[in-house]
Amino acid sequence: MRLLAFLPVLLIGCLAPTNAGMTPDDDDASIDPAGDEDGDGLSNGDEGDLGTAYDEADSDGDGFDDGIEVEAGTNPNFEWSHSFEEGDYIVGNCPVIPDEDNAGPTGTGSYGEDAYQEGDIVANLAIGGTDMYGQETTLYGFCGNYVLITMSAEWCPPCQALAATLAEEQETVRKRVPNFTMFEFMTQDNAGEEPATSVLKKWTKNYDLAGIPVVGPADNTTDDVTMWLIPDGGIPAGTLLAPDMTVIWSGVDHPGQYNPSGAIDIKNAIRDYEDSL
Ligand SMILES: [Ca+2]
Ligand SMILES: [Ca+2]
Ligand SMILES: [Ca+2]
Repeated sequence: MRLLAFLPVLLIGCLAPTNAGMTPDDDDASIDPAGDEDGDGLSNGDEGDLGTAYDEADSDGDGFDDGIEVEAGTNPNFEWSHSFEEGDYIVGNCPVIPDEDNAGPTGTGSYGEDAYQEGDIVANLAIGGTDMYGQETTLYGFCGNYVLITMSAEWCPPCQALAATLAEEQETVRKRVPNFTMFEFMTQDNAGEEPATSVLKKWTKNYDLAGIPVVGPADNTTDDVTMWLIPDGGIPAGTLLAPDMTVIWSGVDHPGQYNPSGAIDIKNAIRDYEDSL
């Protein structure tokens, strides 16, 4: 009983200063740069340099501690950048965070605000959706990479033909552009509904896509999804993105050609983009 009576006093005594989310101040002598206040494996001083919180183990709240993210090469200050339990993906470290305030179709092209066109910054895609392993997997998880998004559907024969080429094309492009990934987005199953994980798994197995995120949306009717499609064209529709999530190549800007038609086209588009920087 005597111990219990002391407990409230002890708890009050344990309350830390209310600096949640702060980085250590250079002139704050009470914080030891060599210490690790939050036990995430990074010293307080290193956290100051990285811009992470010295008193929160998981600064961006994505479920991965700061030290784990630094080791994995993901961005500890961007919630969508993190490792995946399954899938041998090249995840992005997102050194340049996508400019979300200016994301969306700019409306300057012939399709106005109905579709993404070259130069647009894309919004994140597939929030709430999952990949073939059932993991929440969004487009922004791959920022920092060049990404070719292919919009497919289970019922679409040209999409099946394209899917059969993706693994080999990805490998070929990576020989020159190591930070390149495909992102196969399945808008519909055979019934026109959002594909179940079992459908994504089957698609992965049929076309040998284990190293490529095959992702289905939480809702395939929202603008977030439809603005990737070519309004009077169709699927498969391909969009090539720069590491900061700017559109480099869009089927909308290449009438009659919905995708870069192979690894050579993808490499050329990336080379032209790099030359233009
Ligand atoms: Ca720390
Ligand atoms: Ca931390
Ligand atoms: Ca984190």
